[in-house]
Amino acid sequence: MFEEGQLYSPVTVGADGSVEVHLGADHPGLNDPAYLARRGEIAAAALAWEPGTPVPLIGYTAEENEVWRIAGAELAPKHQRHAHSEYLRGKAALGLPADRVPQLAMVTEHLFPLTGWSYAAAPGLVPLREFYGALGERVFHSTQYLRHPSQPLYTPEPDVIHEVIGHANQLASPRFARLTEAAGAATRRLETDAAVKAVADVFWFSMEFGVIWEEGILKAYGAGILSSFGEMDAYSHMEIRPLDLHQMATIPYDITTYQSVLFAAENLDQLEDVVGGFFDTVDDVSAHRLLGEHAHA
Ligand code: TIH
Ligand code: FE2
Repeated sequence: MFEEGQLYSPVTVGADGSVEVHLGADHPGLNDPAYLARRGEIAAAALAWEPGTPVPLIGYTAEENEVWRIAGAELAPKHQRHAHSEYLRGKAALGLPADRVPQLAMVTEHLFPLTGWSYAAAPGLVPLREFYGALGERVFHSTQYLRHPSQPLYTPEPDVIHEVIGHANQLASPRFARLTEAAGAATRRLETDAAVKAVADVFWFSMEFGVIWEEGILKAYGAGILSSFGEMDAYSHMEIRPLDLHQMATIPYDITTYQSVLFAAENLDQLEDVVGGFFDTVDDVSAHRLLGEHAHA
């Protein structure tokens, strides 16, 4: 959803209607025919889905439910220790099941009454403008497949564990939900692709990989950290910089490994002022000025 064609495995539809998911050379599921077939099945359900109708129900297997259960059980104590209290409040309010993968319809049922958000089905990559534009309408495009069971602790490719344990719990907080919606509304105003990319990159270093000081301890609120129990252990050892919109919009990052540079807000109010203020006011001119600005010492 951020770097076209990179973050998600491409999905193609053959002349006979067969749906294929093309996993990268280093994907742990590459040589697992059953996993590949399953990815095709789940992608096909999303492709066949018509927005406005109920999102597809997936009949999750015992093995898939087990991947969900293990990830959730490993993450829970790490969240208690290292997640920001606002995320923990959202997670408690959302109250999703621990023992089986929730259907996206269930995520919406729990989330909508809290903050007005709904989950829509995505086969994989959704074009940047479509993904972010929908955030402005409080719609989150979510994948439904699970990461490969051999590597549950981290996946470079967002899956339903990331979308739900990371984002839905975050979106259950009215404050994080508002920031996310503001990023969506911003992209609807922007004309140039570079300006949209600037918003996506600031989003990456905030709602995806943001950290925040809370009572002198560095806590995580970014969905990409909170869905990866490997990264939950690693994030506090990374290079931590204060919020800086120019840097967040311009520094290069590798989406396939733990993030080595993170931007920390002093507190939630500062996050809302700086990042929320940017999303609320950015236009093409100011986005280009931000991109061109010289880094200040
Ligand atoms: N690395 C995350 C995880 O393992 O849950 C998933 C991703 C989030 C953002 C990009 S990839
Ligand atoms: Fe994400």
